[in-house]
Amino acid sequence: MKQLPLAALIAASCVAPIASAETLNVYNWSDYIAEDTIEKFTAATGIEVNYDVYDSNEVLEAKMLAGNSGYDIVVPTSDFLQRQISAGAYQPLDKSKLPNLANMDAALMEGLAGYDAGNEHAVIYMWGTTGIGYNVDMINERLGDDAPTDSWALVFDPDVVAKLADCGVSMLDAPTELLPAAMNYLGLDPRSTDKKDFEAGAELLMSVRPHVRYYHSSQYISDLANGDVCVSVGWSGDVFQARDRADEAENGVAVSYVIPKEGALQWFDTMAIPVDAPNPDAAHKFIDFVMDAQITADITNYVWYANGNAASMPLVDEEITSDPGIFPTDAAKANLWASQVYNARQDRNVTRLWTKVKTGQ
Ligand code: SPD
Repeated sequence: MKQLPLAALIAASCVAPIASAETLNVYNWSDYIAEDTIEKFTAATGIEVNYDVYDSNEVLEAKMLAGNSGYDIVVPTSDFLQRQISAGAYQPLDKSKLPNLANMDAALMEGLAGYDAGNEHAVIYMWGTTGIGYNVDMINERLGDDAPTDSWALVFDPDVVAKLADCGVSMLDAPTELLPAAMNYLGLDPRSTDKKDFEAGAELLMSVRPHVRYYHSSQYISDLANGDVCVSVGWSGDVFQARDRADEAENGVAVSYVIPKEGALQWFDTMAIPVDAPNPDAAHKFIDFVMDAQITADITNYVWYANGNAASMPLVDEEITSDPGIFPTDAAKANLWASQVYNARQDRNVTRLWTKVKTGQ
């Protein structure tokens, strides 16, 4: 092969595309981003992304508290965020690198400030509610017109749930959400941190346990879509994704989501940068990129979750903005509660009771 002169080699190396050595490590919830978001970020910035997923705040928290996770971006829910900020797990955001903060909804960010004073460490990614997804026909076949599809009774009344056991009942593996929902159904304050209230909630969950097929926080999306379970305590957008998958498969499965009349948890998931993130500069670029109105709208239009980006709203499909399961009505909003932040002792109580619920002992 003919050798190029040295000067030509140097000139060629100056114009040839140089493979980017820069990488960003993202750890996000499963089923929580548009198909092309990462590709577009890399095209816009040249930064390659390693993208991992989880489906539990507890799993994320264990990594954040242990440190050295290697992640640059993580997506904790607001109550977990607060506790992890107190533990020093996140670095303050450099807002001079986040011009798209101007796109965020001021009222929602003010709500998040209740967990992160001054919005120093995090911005809203998506928000939603924890309610019930169900298979319309399977429930109707088993419970008829009296099916309490607008109520937590559908999953917390043992007589009702017993009739659904054969078609499959699932619950999130999320103790800090299931116990308060059960407490609320019993007429107790879902934000209570009283041990007795936790125990009452756990007792109710134990009473329906024999009829629950599994506790898992992501499997229910495909199971609802395929008709492999008929009721799931689940997160709003995930149930809508199940509905969407069933519609696309044209498999005759009709999935519906309800915010029960007794009320439900409203939560915010946030983007934050671990204190020991290897590439905080790229992390800021990613957060700012996601806060672009079109990028956020694309994510909402794909994952069916509400977002905290006011500028994106005109770009979100009307089918989504007009759905009361995604953007609750004022009446439903009045019954929503915000996540409670548990201290270490309360957290231990909840974890111990949840283990009992899951194992039955
Ligand atoms: N598939 C994405 C699910 C996101 C759920 N976030 C957790 C909310 C916890 N309250």
